[in-house]
Amino acid sequence: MTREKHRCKTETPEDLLACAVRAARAAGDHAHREKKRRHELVSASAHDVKLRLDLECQLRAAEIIRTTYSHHRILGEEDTILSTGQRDRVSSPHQVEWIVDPIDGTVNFHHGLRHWCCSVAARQNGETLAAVVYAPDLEEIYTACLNGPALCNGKTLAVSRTGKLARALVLTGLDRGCCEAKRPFPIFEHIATHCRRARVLGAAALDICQVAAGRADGYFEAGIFLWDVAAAGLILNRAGGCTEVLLKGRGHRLWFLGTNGHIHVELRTLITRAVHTVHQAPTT
Ligand code: LIP
Repeated sequence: MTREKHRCKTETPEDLLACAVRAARAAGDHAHREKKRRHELVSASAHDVKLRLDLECQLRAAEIIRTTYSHHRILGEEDTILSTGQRDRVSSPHQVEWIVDPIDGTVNFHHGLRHWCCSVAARQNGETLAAVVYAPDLEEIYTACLNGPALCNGKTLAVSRTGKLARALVLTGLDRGCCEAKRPFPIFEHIATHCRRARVLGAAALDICQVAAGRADGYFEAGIFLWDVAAAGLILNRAGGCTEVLLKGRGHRLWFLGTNGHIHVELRTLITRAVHTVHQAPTT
């Protein structure tokens, strides 16, 4: 069957979303069922862990995707460990590609915190067409597809109306892997000083969905990865928010800003000023 026939039969955003939901649920439900095994390590570093369940969940998501779309490429957080065979797949620029983070918030999951999720996105020509963020421990599944609503458990999402950074709750990260930080939290410090509250919750995809749900007003993280934000970025956009990649690094690493739209320029300006200040700061 030619790709065009594939396209007209099975690759509408709605069809891709249905597959993404099955894939996210397969991965997330496996992690949830097996969480008694959350201490089984593949590797550990000073600030991160890689779990056997990370690998198992990515394989489950990939199996669902491959069964439905055998010719699509898959980019997953665990590709470097899993021999996903991506290199043998012919990548055409217009081909749909799947972006999978099997367990986002792995350290949270490893310690038994409920703030973790599985993220699955389908993209074509760099545009996300369908997105799912599934948080089994919270019993929440966030979904969106191109030109459709952002939903949580089937209910429509809308961003907050907070108009000033000084009144905003901003979710962020630890600034690791950014601007050769000379001391911890160089950007966090600026954000925390200028907004009502800054929080580090540790699962980017779920954090961005909180902005989409109007429970937070902005999210920024430096040194995050494409698989952390690909799905949640579409969900936030479809909820009326604004998303922006401020910087692209090597190996799918990037700096991501997502807001309710009302505080976007103010928060972006603050971050830009913070990075400039950090670069000017004397080496301690
Ligand atoms: C995590 C992100 C989180 C970030 C962590 C880590 P993982 O992704 O969701 O926002 O602060 O450093 O990158 O590794 O759990 O999929």
